[in-house]
Amino acid sequence: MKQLPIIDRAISHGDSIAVQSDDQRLTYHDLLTRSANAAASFLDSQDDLNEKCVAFLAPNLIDYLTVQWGIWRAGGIAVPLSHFATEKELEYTLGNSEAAFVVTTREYEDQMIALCDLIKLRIIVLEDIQNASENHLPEIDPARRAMILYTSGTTSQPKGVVTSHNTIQAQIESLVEAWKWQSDDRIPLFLPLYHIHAVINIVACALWTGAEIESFPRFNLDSIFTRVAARAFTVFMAVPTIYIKMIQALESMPESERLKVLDGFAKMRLMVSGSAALPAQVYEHWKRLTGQSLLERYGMTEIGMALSNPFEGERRPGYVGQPLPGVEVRLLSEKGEEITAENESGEIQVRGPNVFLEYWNRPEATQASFRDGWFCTGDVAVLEEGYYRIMGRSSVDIIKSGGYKLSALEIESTILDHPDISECVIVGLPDETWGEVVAIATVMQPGKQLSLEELQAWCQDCLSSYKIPRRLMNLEQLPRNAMGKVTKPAVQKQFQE
Ligand code: MCA
Ligand code: AMP
Repeated sequence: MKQLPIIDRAISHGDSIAVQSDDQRLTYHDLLTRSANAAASFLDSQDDLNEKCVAFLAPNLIDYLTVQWGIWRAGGIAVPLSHFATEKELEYTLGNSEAAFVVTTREYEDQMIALCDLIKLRIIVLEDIQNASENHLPEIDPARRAMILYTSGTTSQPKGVVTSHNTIQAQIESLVEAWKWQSDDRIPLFLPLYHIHAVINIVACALWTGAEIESFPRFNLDSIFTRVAARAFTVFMAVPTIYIKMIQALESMPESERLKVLDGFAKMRLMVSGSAALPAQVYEHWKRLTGQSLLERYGMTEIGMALSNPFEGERRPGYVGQPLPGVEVRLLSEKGEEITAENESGEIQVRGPNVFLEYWNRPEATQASFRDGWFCTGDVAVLEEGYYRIMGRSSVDIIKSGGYKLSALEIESTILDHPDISECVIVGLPDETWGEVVAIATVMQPGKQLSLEELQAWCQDCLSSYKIPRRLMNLEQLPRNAMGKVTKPAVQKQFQE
């Protein structure tokens, strides 16, 4: 039977270790057996899930892969959920994706049962799946839909970005070629498994190549440094905030320990930064400490990775390099003309097999995000001496904090549910560690007052922690424009004074 390419490749990787997680080691062969069993259970008595969405909450990588590959092998669309999400956020994702059922692990069973009972969704607990004696799995056309990752943007609710098996393969092959992934690579995983950075760049690329992933329950400096000092890794990928946190930690460590960790970093063959701008001084600082030139690249949930500094050749601080293999990039001026000269800024537009299929159930939004077959990223860049430099985003409503993309509109609409707040404006403020932090300016209902701490406590139930405002001010004193609105740049300016 013809298998999905990632499955075929896993068969050839056989008894190599795919994942190490705590004391557990999973070979490619184990992963194939487990995911086939999971697929058989998901199918129940059907022949094929026929692109039904299956949402799953399984943050441990071994469980995650068992479920993700199980869904793929049963013909479903995998919709990973965030274990940082609030009940309200999970309910939105389950409803929006029209999940046919939910898969989770014993650890999250109670939480998910409570939620799934409420919205009448069937739930499968991974540990309850029996070993099947025979698995008749369907043949899957790789042009079919494979995954939905939710992304925040210029709408008040996150949109589901749909990719096919072919899209995912194009995204993987481009990176494997550009960054020279090898089967003897070992990479740590500590980023969340519901964003493309972890899902494609780390996990999918490693498994495609037959490499090994060492999975950590979360980003924890001590445990990661211990393994780096033991020279456990050849490749490392993280967001700028993590490099900044690592610099701070390394500089306050006892000398003998620090030297071992620095040596572990120095020995790696590749260290990558992305998901947000890497400040040039952080690049320089990291190079001084470890001798490593961080490879900065640029990507987006809708397109995978598009631009990258080279594996071999000049890695220029403050720049994101050139188009990756198979990816076409152009800059479009505000007048809608393609920019052919250097030093002129324009919107980054991307075309190629790496580009997503559609926003789930949002045909107008999908259509609006393309122009003549090119995906419009909303990021503004300039080409300087052959390398692209990102200048910012065209929308003030998108905030990048700790590598997470946040929608100011989503946070505003959630916070407006607070009974004491009559108006609010959310903005991102520059921050040395987080890139940007979320800040809020409010108008309160007459006679009401709210401290930042009280607001944060209220937000715990409805917003993931990285969306919660870190600074607060009163909006009432700011001047309004002819429309009666305070503009976001004015709010940002006021915060910074
Ligand atoms: C947490 N804190 C914050 C934020 N997050 N403060 C300000 N802004 C934030 N965003 C506070 C907490 O409240 C807490 O405060 C303290 O910081 C530590 O929180 P904790 O959760 O423990 O932080 P952490 O575990 O150190 O997390 C930092 C992190 C995480 C590891 C950088 O944010 C992360 O995993 N980010 C990566 C997300 C990602 O994968 N993005 C890629 C998206 P207190 O101590 O007072 O309680 S994909 C993408 O962007 C595209 C396609 C691409 O190009 O890759
Ligand atoms: P997401 O929607 O989470 O996939 O985030 C994609 C966005 O992250 C892009 O549209 C950019 O704004 C930002 N981004 C990713 N990589 C970089 C980078 N190297 N420099 C600046 N911004 C980046």
